[in-house]
Amino acid sequence: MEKHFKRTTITSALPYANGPVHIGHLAGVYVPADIYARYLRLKGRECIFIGGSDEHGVPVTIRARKEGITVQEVVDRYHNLIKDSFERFGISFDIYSRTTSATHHKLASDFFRKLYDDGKFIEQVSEQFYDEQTGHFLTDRNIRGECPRCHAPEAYGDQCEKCGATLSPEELINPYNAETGNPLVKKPTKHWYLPLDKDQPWLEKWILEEHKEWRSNVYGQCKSWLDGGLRPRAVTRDLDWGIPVPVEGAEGKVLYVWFDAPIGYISNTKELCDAHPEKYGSWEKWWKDEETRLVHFIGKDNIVFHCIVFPAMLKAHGDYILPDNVPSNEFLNLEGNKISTSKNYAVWLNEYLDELPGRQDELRYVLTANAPETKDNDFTWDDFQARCNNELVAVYGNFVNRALQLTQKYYEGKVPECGELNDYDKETLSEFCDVKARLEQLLEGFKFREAQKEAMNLARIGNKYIADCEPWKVIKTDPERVKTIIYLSLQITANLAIAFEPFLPFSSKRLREMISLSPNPSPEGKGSLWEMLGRTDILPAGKQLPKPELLFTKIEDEVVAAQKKKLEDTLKANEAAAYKAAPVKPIVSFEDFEKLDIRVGIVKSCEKIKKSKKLLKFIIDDGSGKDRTILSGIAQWYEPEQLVGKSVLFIANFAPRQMMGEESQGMILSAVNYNGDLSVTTVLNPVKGGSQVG
Ligand code: B3M
Ligand code: ZN
Repeated sequence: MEKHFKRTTITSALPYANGPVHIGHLAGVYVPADIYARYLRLKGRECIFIGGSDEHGVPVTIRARKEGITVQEVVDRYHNLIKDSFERFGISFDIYSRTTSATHHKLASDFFRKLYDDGKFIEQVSEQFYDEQTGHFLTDRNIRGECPRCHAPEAYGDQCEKCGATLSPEELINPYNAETGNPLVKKPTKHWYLPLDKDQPWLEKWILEEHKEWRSNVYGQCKSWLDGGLRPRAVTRDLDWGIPVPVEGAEGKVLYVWFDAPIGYISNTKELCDAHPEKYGSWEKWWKDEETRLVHFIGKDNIVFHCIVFPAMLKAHGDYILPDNVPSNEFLNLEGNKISTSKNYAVWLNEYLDELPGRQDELRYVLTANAPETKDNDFTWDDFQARCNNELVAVYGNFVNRALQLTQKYYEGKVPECGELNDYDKETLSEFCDVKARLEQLLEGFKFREAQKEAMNLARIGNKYIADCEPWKVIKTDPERVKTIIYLSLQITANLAIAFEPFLPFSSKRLREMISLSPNPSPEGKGSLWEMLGRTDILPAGKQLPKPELLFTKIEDEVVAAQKKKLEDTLKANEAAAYKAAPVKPIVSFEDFEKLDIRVGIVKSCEKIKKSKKLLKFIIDDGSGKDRTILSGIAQWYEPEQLVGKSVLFIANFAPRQMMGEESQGMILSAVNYNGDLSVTTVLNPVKGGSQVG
C-alpha cells in the first residue's frame, strides 16, 4: 500500500575523510541524491538533505600514518576539501557536517548508552589479534598474511586482492601487522554485540514482504544476507580513534565506525535544526514522525549497514522511523579499470573543478547519463566528450541558442504572438504535453538516468522542430508563421529550463536568466516552477528577453587527451610501484663468470633493418681495427641516430648467429624495465673500444 508522507529526510552516505571524493562517489550517491532533493524542493515539498564526513574508522588512521601527520590533521584537511568541492559542484546539502562534532559525539554516545541500559547488547570476550610490540589490537584491514586459497603473500584480513576471496583474519597463514610487519598473537578482549539474529524475523517481514519495491540489487543483497542467517555483530573496537565506549571498564575501546557513522545523519539533522529552528523545526520530526519518509542514498558496499544494521539499531532504540527506501547504486569504473583511492586512480572532484572550471553540469550530465543504477558502468573521457559535444552542445544548447538568437534578430528580444497552430505544431506539442507526469514517475522511482533522458528528449523535440520549420527561410515568405514557430520554440526553451533544473542546476539557472524566468516559487503567482512544466504559455507574448549567451561550449580534444594521459601516468606509476625484482639466479663461480668476454664497443653506425620491426643493425668499434656487426632487438625503444657514438656493453665471445640474412657477432646488453621496456647499458667515463668489463 502506498503510504502518504508529509516530508522527506534525504541522507547521502558520509564519505570517509581519508581522501577527496571522486566521480565514483558522485555517480553512486551524491548526484542522484542531489537530483532528488532539488526535485522535491522544486515541487515545493518539505524535505532536508543531509550530508557530512565520516571521520572515524581505520581508513583515516592509516592515511595519517602514511602521511606522517595526526589523524585530526587528516580529517580536517579532507573534510574541508570535500565540503568545499561539494559546494562548488552544487550538491545542495542543507547541512554538511562531520562525525567529530560535539553534537555527534554526544548523540552517538547517548544512543549507545540507551541500548546498553536497555539490555540490547550482548557482551562477549573473544580472542583478537594483538601486536605485543606496539600494544595494539588490530582490525581486519590492518592484518596481512598469506592467502589460504591462492597463497599470495600479502592478503588482507578481510579479503585477498589477488584472488578476490573474502577472508577472516583467522584464515590467514602467518598473520602479521600490515604496518609494522610484527607477528601477531591472540589475546582476549571484551566487546558489545548487537544480536542481529534476534532481529531476523522482523527484518525478513519488513524487507522481504513489505519492501518488494526496493531496487532489485538492494533487495537481492538483503535477501542473501537474511537467507544466510544473521549473526551478532560487534559494535565496539579496540582503537584509540573514535567515540569512547560510554561504559565503565571500556577504556581503550571506541564505538565501531559503522555504529556511529549512520547516527551522524541524525546528529547532523539536529545540528541543522538547532541552528535554524524557524526554518526546519525540531530535529525529531525528521526522525521520529511516522509521516516522515526516510531515504538513504548509498553505494552498494553500504547496503547491509543501511538496510539491516542501522534499522536494527533504530528499532532497538525504539522511537525512530525506519528507511522507506535505500536507492543504492552499483559501481562506476574509470576507463575500464576499478576506481581506487589508495592507488590514486580516480577523477577527483576537486581536481576536476580546477581543471575544467565552470563545467559542473557537463560532469553531472554524463554521470547521470551513465549512472550505474542497475549494473556497474564505465566512465571514459571519450564518452564524456561525445556526450557533451553531441548532446549538450549540439542538441540542447543548439536549440536554445537558435530560439533565443532568432528572437533577438526578428523581434528585438520580445516574445512574439502565437498565431494559429498547424498540424505539425500540434503534433510537436502532443509529444511533450505529458513530460511532467513522465518525469515525476521516473524521479519518484529513483530512475534518474531515464528521467534525464526524458528531459533531453524534450530538447531533441525542440531541436527537430526548429530545424524542420526552418524559420530562417520562412521569414522571407511568411513572417507571420515565423512568430508562431519562435513562440513555441521559446515555450519549449522555458520547459527545458525547468525540466533540467534538478539535473543541471547551473545551466538551468543561466537559462532562466536568459528568459527572465524567476526562481522557485514564482512570484508571478503561478505556483511552483515545476507546476508549469508541460505548459505552452510560460513566457507571455510581449515579454522582453535579455541578450542571450551560449549555454554550453565544446569540450576540446586537448582537454580530453590531457585527462587521459593523467590516468595512464597513474597506471604506469602504480605498475612501477608494484614491481618486484625477479629472484636471483643460482650462484656461479668466478671461473664461470670469466668465460664471458664482456667489452665496451663504440657505436660507429646504427640503422633499421628493412624487414624487421624489432632489429637494429650496429657497426661497432671493438678495438680490433675491424668493424663488428651486431644485431639487437631494441628498435622499438630507440631511433638509430640516438645510439651513434655511444659506448655500449656487448658480449664479444657470443656464438655468431644468422638473423634476417645477416650475421650478428655478439650481443649488446640491455636492462629490462619492469614493464618490459629495454634500456641499453653504457659506461660513465669515456673508455676505448674493446675495453674489457669485469
Ligand atoms: N564512510 C563508507 C564508505 O564511504 C562510509 C559510509 C558511511 S554512511 C553512514 O563507503
Ligand atoms: Zn588469494
